Formats: sequence, C-alpha cells, structure tokens
Amino acid sequence: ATTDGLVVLLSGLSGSGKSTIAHALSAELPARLGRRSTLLDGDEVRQMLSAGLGFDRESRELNVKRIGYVAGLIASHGGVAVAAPIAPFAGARSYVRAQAEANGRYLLVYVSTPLEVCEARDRKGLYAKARAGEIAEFTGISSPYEVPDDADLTIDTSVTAVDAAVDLIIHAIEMG
Ligand code: GGZ
Repeated sequence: ATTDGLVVLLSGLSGSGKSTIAHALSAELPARLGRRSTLLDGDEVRQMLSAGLGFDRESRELNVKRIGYVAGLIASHGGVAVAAPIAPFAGARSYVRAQAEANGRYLLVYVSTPLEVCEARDRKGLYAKARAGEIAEFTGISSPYEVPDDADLTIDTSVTAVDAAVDLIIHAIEMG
C-alpha cells in the first residue's frame, strides 16, 4: 500500500552510480508513486551519523548497521528510506534486511558497475590514490566487496542509464 514502510538499499563500489541513482529515485518518487523519501547517502551519513568511523571492516559494518537501524525507524512509521552506502559485507547487509523487513518492505539493488569502469571514471581521484597506496583498505582495490546473492535488482550503470535504472526500481517497488 502507499503507506507501507519501505527500505531501498543501493550497494556497490565507489563510483558505481549508487548516489546518482539514489538522488534521482528520491526525486522521482513523489510524482511516480506519491511518496516522499529520506535519503541516507554514503558520504553524508559519514559526516554525522557515522562521523569518526574509518574504513576497516568493523567500522564499515557499524556504519551500514546504523544506516539499517535508521532506515528501519523510518519504515516503522510508514516512510521510505533510500540508502546508498558501499555496504561491501553480506553480514551487515543482512542486518539492514532484517531491520527493513521487521518494519516494512526491503529492496536490495546491487549496482554492479564493473571496477574497471568505476576506476576509469575516478570522479574523486580516490582510485588513483588507492593504487598509489595513499588510501588503505579501498573497496575493490585493497578491501573486498562481497557480491550480493540476494539482490532484487542488479544494475550496471555502464549499460543502463540513470533514468532507466530509476524506472527499474520503481517498477520493482510497484510489483510488491
Ligand atoms: C571505499 C572510501 C574509502 C575506502 C574513503 N574505501 O565515492 P565516494 O568516496 O564518495 O564514496 C566512498 C565513500 C564510502 O563510504 P561508505 O560509507 O559508503 O562505505 S561503507 O559502506 O563501506 O561503510 C568514497 C569514500 O567514502 N571512501 N575511503 N577506503 N571508499
């Protein structure tokens, strides 16, 4: 129903397009489904909710669990949460799923854009720094990304445009 809580988690590498899709989705939801949403974007969350956390496995798991906890709170009051952390670890993602499903629906979107493409984009120059050893534990380079086996949708932004990605997600939400 239009009042059901919903959590959409976009997981994928840095530069995969998660944040772009999340913003576009959030912008489209009022017109397309009559729903507003709360955006929990990776780098914004790290400025406040997860301020001070690093990128070691424990910190990432805690970061993603916090996002899941907040997303669950939003869903528990019938809201829509759209979250876009890398979320590289299956264990922390399953915590997000549990929080979401306890409070509403859950949609996991794996943004599968290949490492080569993310690295070629290198919008923030982070891959170059990671290759040079200036950033430790960089996802895809020196820290793992555990590919989800429970994704509702897999979207590669090197072949699927942002608008089409948003359409796919909205269609999946409508399908229930
Ligand atoms: C991965 C890093 C790292 C390391 C800083 N590894 O592309 P961005 O810049 O804007 O998004 C990335 C963001 C990742 O934070 P998340 O909270 O999404 O990660 S996790 O879910 O794993 O907790 C990247 C930047 O932070 N960044 N150092 N070592 N990304």
